[in-house]
Amino acid sequence: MRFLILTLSLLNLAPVTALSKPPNIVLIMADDLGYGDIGCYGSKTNRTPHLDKLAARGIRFTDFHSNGPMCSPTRAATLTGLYQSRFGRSFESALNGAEREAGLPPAAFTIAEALREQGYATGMVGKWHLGYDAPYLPNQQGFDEFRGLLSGDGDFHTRIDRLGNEDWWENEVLQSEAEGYTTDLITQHSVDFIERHQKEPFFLYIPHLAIHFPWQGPEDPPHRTKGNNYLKDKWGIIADRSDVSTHVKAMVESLDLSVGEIVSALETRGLRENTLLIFTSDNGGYREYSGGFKNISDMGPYRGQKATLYEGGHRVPAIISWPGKITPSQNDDTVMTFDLFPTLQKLAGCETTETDGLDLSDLLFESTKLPDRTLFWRMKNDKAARHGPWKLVQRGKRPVELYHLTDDPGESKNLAAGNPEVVQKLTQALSDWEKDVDASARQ
Ligand SMILES: [Ca+2]
Repeated sequence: MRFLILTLSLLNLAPVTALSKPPNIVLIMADDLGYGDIGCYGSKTNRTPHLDKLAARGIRFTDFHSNGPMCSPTRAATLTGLYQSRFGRSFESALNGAEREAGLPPAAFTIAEALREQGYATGMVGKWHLGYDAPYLPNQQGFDEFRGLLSGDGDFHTRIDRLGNEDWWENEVLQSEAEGYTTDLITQHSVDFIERHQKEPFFLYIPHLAIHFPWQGPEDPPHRTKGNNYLKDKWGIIADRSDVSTHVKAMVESLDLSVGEIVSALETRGLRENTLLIFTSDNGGYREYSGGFKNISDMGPYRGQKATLYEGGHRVPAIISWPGKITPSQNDDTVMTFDLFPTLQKLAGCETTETDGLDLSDLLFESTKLPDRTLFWRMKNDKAARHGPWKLVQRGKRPVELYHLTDDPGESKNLAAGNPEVVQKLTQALSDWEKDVDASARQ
């Protein structure tokens, strides 16, 4: 009798497993979007109805962190599930376009490679910033299809990079004749990818260029032309440097529209119920920039900005949505971008590999709290470690800083002097972590 019940219960479960298809995965990563730049994270100026709706129908994370406070570091960690420092110190800030012989090592195992092995069609539309030439290109890191830019930024109308080169590609072929506003082109190619791959499981990575400079909305004029160097004139045409927010607002709202069109492309093809959609940013935004540029991005209550290790540099918006599978909620667990790698491996049924991140699937589907852990950031001479509410910041040779983020989210009261044990523990953890990642980098 017991055997019969067991058999029946197995039979009862079987159809669910047999019917469940591996989900499509769409990962949209905005560029330099600050914590407070969109409506559902508190923006009063930028109208983002599509992102707000996505957040209302998914999990809105309030303590989600990019692995780095700049572009290349977070991209390396997102794609590999590893601390970017394991690939060397050059991955702790932006990969410089003048160094053509650098990039994410071909031996790195990316999420695109993992999902492709699992039978997924893999596409990338947008900004790479992990290498400029073979063998460091997206097609060599697991993406069947690539459309977009390789460098850190490009004019949103002419797609000329900072060094005056054309930078818009279909796989490894330059697309000089592409026309339109970059955010819209990324939308069109993303929708096209969805259309062509709707009958198979797909992974679509959409690293948008918005809202990185040049700060150009769709109605702003083109700025860069081929053959000129823009290292000292990277920002676009800004009439009033004291208020860049009007340009940024147009960029954010175009980005929001793009998200809306991608969601709609999934819905109209009946794919939305089997698609996990992630939206996040690669790092915080700029409040201000040298040259007198002010009022650019909004980091909400958080201190600092892009390229700093205060919260404004790496606490970012993050929404994960899968209608019918993930209960809409707000989540305050401390999550880092590299957690996506093991999470996606699990959802796609891949054999898991060793990563630095945590599989979030129990958090997503069962609302289970994540286990305790310590997280680390490093950029040049600045370092930070986070455990629970405590955050230690070490800026070069300056006195160590310790903040209690629950009581003081703005990192305004340095509590190091009164908490020597916490400082000692986090300093030791940071030092152990550095030894570990630096040893990987040397290999
Ligand atoms: Ca960025």
